Amino acid sequence: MTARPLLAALALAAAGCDLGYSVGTWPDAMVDARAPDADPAAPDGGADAARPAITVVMRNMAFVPKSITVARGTRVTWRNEDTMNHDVTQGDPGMAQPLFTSGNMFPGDSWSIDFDSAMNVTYHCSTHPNIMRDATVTVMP
Ligand SMILES: [Cu+2]
Repeated sequence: MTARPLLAALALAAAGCDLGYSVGTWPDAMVDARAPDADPAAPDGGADAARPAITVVMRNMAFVPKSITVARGTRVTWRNEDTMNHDVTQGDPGMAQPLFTSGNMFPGDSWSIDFDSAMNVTYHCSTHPNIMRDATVTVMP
């Protein structure tokens, strides 16, 4: 799977909070969302019955649904059901240092983030930035 190197990158990002760019107003607890999964052995989320969960699929060059609103603590899983590779990358296309990125997701791959803090997140696919962009996750307070 592609998520393992990313976990290390996220840990580094979380250790140094000044990422040197502006993404608008982020809640103080954004750092919580940088850990995509508590269990690195299960980058696709694994089983966690206690956690609410929702899946966004990548299909026909689109995130479906494009915008979701979830309760705090929700595990959001992206699953690539398309015939080509995609990724899940925070922010607007071209951002130098996104807070998170799934890395390349092949057809059939899944990748998850546990959203434990209230926030608004915009994300896109860095491979298809002109088509798959402006998707959002809103985590309710
Ligand atoms: Cu894509």
